Parts: sequence; structure tokens; C-alpha cells
Amino acid sequence: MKKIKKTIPHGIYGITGEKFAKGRSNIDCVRSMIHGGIKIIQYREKEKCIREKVEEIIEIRKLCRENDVIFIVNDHVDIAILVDADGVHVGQDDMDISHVRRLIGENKIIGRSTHCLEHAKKAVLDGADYIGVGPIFKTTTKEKDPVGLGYLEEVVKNIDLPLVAIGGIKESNIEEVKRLGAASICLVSEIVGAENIVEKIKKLNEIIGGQDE
Ligand code: TZP
Ligand code: MG
Repeated sequence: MKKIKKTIPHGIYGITGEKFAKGRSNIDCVRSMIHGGIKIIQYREKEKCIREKVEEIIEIRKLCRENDVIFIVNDHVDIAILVDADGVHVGQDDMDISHVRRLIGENKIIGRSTHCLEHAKKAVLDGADYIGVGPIFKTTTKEKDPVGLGYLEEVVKNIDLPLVAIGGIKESNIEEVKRLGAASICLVSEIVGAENIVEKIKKLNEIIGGQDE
């Protein structure tokens, strides 16, 4: 039977960020995100060695599969293939989309980080399945100057590809991001750094009108 490629659900897109997680592990954070109803989770970890990452990814892959949550691996195309992840997310300094596609196949999701309209247009031509748009606001989670809400508006108007708005998004500004047309929104430190992750997700969903099924 032909496998159908999954699509990016609307609502909150979760990403791990152990550094900001108040001592909780990536795996604990993922459990809470799933419990809170998040439907897509990306494993992003810049500090650990490959062995540790693979161990965590195997565990998180299992949790996502058991709970029908889409699982994306950041950076590591090889590990995404190893664990049969639903997709991979690559930045501007990572492998070309055409190479990622050859490795991971047609039925997997490829996400590309973009910071300007040229990046976004190229991602469309290259065959990405969605683009990250950001950092919208100033953030300490990633060393990159913010692109502002203007870039989000440009993408909404000009780019025919699902987008995930990211960077400095909080409970206090998520409404504006949603209003400008971002159907999928990612918050890292706001979620993993919350006192109560499940409650935080509930509040965010109240503001943006919930998750897709
Ligand atoms: N890509 C663009 S901004 C960012 C990534 C991975 C970090 C977003 O983290 P936060 O804590 O939601 O600002
Ligand atoms: Mg990368």
C-alpha cells in the first residue's frame, strides 16, 4: 500500500529545548507536550553527542507513534531515516533540500528554516513541504536577529506552502501572530520553560482557537 505523506497540523508546533526546561528532560517535556494535545513535535538538541541524541530520539519516536503525533528530527537526516521519523527539519546551512529528498524519500516531510522571501521562494522551488518563518521576535533560544512580523506577512501573501511561525513567540504575542495568518505556531522556551507545560498549552490554545485533529 502506498504511504500517504502527512501534513503539518494547524495549531501549536512543539520543539524540545532542554536548556530552557527548568531541569526537566527532553523526554519529560515531550510527554507533557503530548499530554497537552500538541500534534507535531520536533526533536532539536544542539548540545548532546550523537549517541545521546539517538537514544532520546528512539524514545521520543516511540512516544509520538503511540500517541499519533507527527515526529520531526532537526538537522540529522540519517537519524530521521534510522528511526522512521515522519520528517526532518533543515536550516539554511544544512543539506540542500534535493539531497535530503533523495535520502528520505517522497513520503516524508521536509521543513526548511527561512529568514527572508528569497529563502522562502527557493524552498518552494526545491520541494520543501513547509517552511519555518522567523525568528519573528527577539529570542535567546537561537542566535539570529529577528525578521519581524513583516516577513510573516510577506510569506502569507506570496508563498503557497504551509508555514510555521517561530521565534520569541509567547502567550503575550501569539494572538498577533495568529491574526496575521500563521496557522501553525512554534514556541520553544515559552512551553518547555513553563511551570506547568500542560496548563501553558491549554492557555495558548484558548488564545489561538485550538489544535487540529
Ligand atoms: N528557529 C528560529 S527561532 C528559533 C528557532 C529554532 C528558536 C525559537 O525559540 P523560542 O524560545 O520560542 O524563541
Ligand atoms: Mg540545522
